[in-house]
Amino acid sequence: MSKPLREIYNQSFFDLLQQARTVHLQHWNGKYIQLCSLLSIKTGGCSEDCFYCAQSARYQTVVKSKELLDDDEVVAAARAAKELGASRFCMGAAWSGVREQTQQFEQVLNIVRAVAALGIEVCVTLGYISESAARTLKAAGLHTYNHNLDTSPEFYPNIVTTHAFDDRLKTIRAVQQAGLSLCCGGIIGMGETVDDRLRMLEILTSFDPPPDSVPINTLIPMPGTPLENEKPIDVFDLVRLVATTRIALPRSKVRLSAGRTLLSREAQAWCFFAGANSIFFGGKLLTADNPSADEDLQLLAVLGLAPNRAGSNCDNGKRAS
Ligand code: SAM
Ligand code: DTB
Ligand code: SF4
Repeated sequence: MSKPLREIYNQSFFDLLQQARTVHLQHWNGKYIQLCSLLSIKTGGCSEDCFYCAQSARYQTVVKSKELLDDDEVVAAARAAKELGASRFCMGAAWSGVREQTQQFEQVLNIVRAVAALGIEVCVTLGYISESAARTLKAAGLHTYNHNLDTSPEFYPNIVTTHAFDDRLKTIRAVQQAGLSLCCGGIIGMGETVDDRLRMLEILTSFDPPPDSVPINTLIPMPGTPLENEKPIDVFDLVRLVATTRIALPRSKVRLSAGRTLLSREAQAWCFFAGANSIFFGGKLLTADNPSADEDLQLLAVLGLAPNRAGSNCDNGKRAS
């Protein structure tokens, strides 16, 4: 891990926040927060063993497996999310990956076409895909593909054994080669060190172009998974990582992602000040709870923040693309 990121991260807390806020306001309008709604379109029964995930078939969790939803059900959820103020709709599937010329892929294409027709940014996270599949998704109207690094390459074997960090990089390359926008981040609180977090961030900064958005998830310890007993992270570590991400990736949206139900409103306000400008919005993530839409809209209002409009980039002209 390079020294500058560690130096940025280890400044005194307020110096770090001040630097992050300055960078943030150079690139973004500080008023806007992107609201992304999530829907699990295929739940549970996954062949992979990601130690944090309640959807792996290997663990006994409360998650009930559900087949791929049909387009009508998904469109209804996307329409409702848009009406509540979401500008991006992200659909997750508990698959290790998906291949072209399968019935499942064709069904996902139908879903993407139908949701894109609503005039909302469409994102999917389906596990590994080829460049050709990514191109086909883009042609169907997909805006963004989410595929997380999740942690450093060194720590990765401690949280997943059924695929490798390099497999993640392959999919990320395919997504970028296909010209899709990339959403890529990770999870903190799985037992990794601060250096692991910064190493992940260093790899994110090496992508060309940089990721459109960087989700920072804090582990939700799901009962029945190998990480069910992990201790909660120190909130200042989260704020420091958000601030360092903002400085290292000034043009990426930094999304305060899973785990906000465990954060106070004040902690979330610190994260927004440190440069987070996107959240998952709506009472449910994929299988876990998220703050309700009402709670979040109230929090934004109290802080004088506002949702960005569908199709805009929360930049108010400050951001080129
Ligand atoms: N199966 C696909 C994959 O793994 O790429 C897509 C769905 S997967 C559930 C998407 C992301 O959700 C993971 O990469 C991880 O960052 C996040 N995630 C899953 N379970 C989580 C948990 N318990 N706490 C925090 N983040 C979690
Ligand atoms: C991301 O980085 N976080 C989201 C989204 N991308 C797909 C998923 C969070 C999942 C939290 C656990 C759950 O709901 O099961
Ligand atoms: Fe499967 Fe994705 Fe969960 Fe891993 S994170 S077990 S690949 S759904």
